[in-house]
Amino acid sequence: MKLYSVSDGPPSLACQQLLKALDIKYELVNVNFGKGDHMTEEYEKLNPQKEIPTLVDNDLIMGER
Ligand SMILES: N[C@@H](CCC(=O)N[C@@H](CS)C(=O)NCC(=O)O)C(=O)O
Repeated sequence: MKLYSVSDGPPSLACQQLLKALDIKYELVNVNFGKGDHMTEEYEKLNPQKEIPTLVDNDLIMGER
């Protein structure tokens, strides 16, 4: 499971806190908001809203819908 996360973003930190509280192991992928990592075509395929965070677990991709 991967969490695409921005370092100081409250929504991203909330997801990290929840995953930790539930003791779910995951890979943290840092999305550089300043560089516009979330505006790339690759990221848009994961999250058409181009927002952070996004959680990816194999075929399950969760962003805000
Ligand atoms: N309602 C959004 C909040 C997430 C959000 O706003 N994240 C910010 C970073 S903390 C973001 O992605 N901003 C992208 C932008 O403004 O282009 C969600 O739950 O996904």
